[in-house]
Amino acid sequence: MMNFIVLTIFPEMFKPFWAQGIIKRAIERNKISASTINIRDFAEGRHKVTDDRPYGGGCGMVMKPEPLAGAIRLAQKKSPNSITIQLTPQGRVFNQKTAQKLALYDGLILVCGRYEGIDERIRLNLIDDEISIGDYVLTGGELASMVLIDAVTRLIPGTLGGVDSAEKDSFSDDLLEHAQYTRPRTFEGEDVPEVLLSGNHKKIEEWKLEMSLIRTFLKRKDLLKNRPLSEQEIEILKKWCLDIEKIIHSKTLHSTDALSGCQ
Ligand code: 4H7
Repeated sequence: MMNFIVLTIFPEMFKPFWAQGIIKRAIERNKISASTINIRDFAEGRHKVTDDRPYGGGCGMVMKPEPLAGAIRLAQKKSPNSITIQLTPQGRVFNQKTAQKLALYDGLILVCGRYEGIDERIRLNLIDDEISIGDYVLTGGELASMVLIDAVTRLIPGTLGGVDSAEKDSFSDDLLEHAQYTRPRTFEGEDVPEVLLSGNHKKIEEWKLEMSLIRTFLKRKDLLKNRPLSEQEIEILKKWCLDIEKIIHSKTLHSTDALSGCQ
C-alpha cells in the first residue's frame, strides 16, 4: 500500500481531495493511505508562527526551519521507507515516467512550501528530492502535491477499476489518445465515424492507432521525435504521406496556369 503524507500549513485543502473519485476509492480499498501533518502544530509559542523575515533582507517571508524539521521528522518516523519530496519550481519537471517511478515506493512524504519558500538547511538535510509540476508559479506546493498524488495513485494496480488499465494511456506509450465517442449516434448533425459502428475489431484497432498517431503528429510532434515506430505505424504514416502527395501532385501538374493567374 502506498502511504502519502502531506506536510502543509493548509491541511483543510486536502479534505475534499481525499473524499472524491478514484482517490477516495483507493483509500477505501486500502490501495493508498493518505494523511496530512499540519506544520503549524510544530511551531512554538502562543501564535504558532511558521514564517520569518529573510536574512540579508528582501521582500516576503521564509518558512522557519524548526516547525518544518519537526513535521518532516515525525512523518519519516511514521513512514520510514518513504522518500521525502519538496514541490518547488526548482525541481525536475514532473512527467509520466517520474509518476511511474514514484508509484514503486512504499510512501511519499510531500513537503508543501508557502511564502517565498523554505529555509535552505531543510532542503539540504531533510529533503530527498525536488519536483516541479511545470514551469509556472503557484502560491504554495499544495496543488502541486495533489497533481502528483493523483498521477501516482492511478498507476497503483487496482485503483482504476475495470480491466481498462493505465497502460493504454496517453504518454505511457508516448502517443496521444484517439478521439472518443459515445451515444447518440448523431449529435447536432455530427455522426460517429462509421468504422466504430462496424463491429470489425481489427479495423477499429487500426483506426484507433491511426487517429492516435496523426493526432500526436498534429498536436505534439515532439513526442514522435523521441519514439521508435512500429512497422504498422510506419505504414500508416506512409499512407498519409501518399494521400498528401497525390493532392499536391494534382495541383502542381494541372493547375499551374490557374495558380499563376491567382496573384
Ligand atoms: C517551495 C519553494 C511548486 C514551494 C518555493 C510550488 C510552483 C510549483 C513554493 C515556492 C510553487 C511547481 C514561493 C515559489 C513563492 C514561487 C513566488 C510554492 N510554485 N514558491 N514564489 N511548479 N510555489 O511545481
